[in-house]
Amino acid sequence: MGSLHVIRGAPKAAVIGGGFIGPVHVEALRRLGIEVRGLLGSSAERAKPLADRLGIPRVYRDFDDLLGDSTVEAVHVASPNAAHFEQAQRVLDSGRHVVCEKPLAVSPAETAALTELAGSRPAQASAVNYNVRFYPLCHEMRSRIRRGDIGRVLSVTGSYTQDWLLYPQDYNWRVEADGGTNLRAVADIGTHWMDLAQFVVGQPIRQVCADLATFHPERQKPVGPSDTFSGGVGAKESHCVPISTEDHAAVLLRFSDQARGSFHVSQVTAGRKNRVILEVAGTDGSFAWNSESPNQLWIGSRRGPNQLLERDPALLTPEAAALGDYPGGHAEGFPDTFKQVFRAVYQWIADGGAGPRAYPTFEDGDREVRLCEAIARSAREQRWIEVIERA
Ligand code: SOE
Repeated sequence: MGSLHVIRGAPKAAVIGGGFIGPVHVEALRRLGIEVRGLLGSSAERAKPLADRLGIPRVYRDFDDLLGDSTVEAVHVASPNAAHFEQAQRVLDSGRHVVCEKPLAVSPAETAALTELAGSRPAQASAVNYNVRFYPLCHEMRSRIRRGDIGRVLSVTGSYTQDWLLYPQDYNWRVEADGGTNLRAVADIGTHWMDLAQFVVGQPIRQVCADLATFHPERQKPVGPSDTFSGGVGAKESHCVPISTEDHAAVLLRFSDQARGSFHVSQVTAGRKNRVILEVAGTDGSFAWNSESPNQLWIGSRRGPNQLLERDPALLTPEAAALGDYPGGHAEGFPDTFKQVFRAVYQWIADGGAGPRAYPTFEDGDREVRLCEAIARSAREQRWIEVIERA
């Protein structure tokens, strides 16, 4: 089992983003004993009540004001996707560590530039928050596959489904074309699924064939902000706007060593609130995991009874056991994954930034956006597309 501990000597942090995920970052940082020095929101007026609620001492006027705070050594970028590139770039240029929400940026050109910049600053942490990997049983699947428990991987399938954008009155900045790949469900939650799948099976996706659907070609945009998961139903005043980003995507996959796969993503599946499903089938066994019951792992076999592994550190491989801070039967979930990602980042920093990066890096974030570009092209051209690899 992991050990509940703070990260001694950790840098002080600031968070950009006052929507749904920014406060989740603040909470996770504090569980690690990391001081959050300030918050930057869409405006100081909107950020102030949130900062007061979270007990954050400072609200920044703007991004320059944040970068002017010499007490801040690490910045968490949890702003809308279109702002990630400039913010992550300037944070790295300022000599600070950066943890960026996914997707890393809105186009492969941006993620390539960020990855190159991060590579030129090896002493600075540069992480992308693909937190789903950090459910302990996701690491367990990876460890057992690497150990050969299910033989050669044959297929990797699953889905990521939500319902918070089901109605045309539901609105959020995510539904607007971002000027990059212009994908929404795929960039927002599909990249979580693809990052998890590649992490678990240990091989990259090489080719994709995709079908996208925009079921609501118009949505009611409320006057004023509408936060994630808030829905737009009941908004006082709104106006109709055209929408081109996808509500749903179905994608066929070919992995690097002949494994096949498929997944779908939807933000219009009534009753599915935030459900990640992954199933990996091999030549001698299979795994299935569901984020709605994240502490259970289904293990399929032809040679004997199937099993249902209940997360218990005593039954896990060391890599997975290290991600659990509580004994078996004490459920760990979504917020704990943020704590584990940030623990990996800040422990790397505290250890001098020399060792392996046990967290999702900008290279991982760049790969995900290149997958998005291939998916968008495949849907346009209605054919298989090769994922462009970085040299
Ligand atoms: C909205 O789809 C969202 O907040 C994603 O942006 C997050 O990455 C995911 O963890 C929960 O849902």
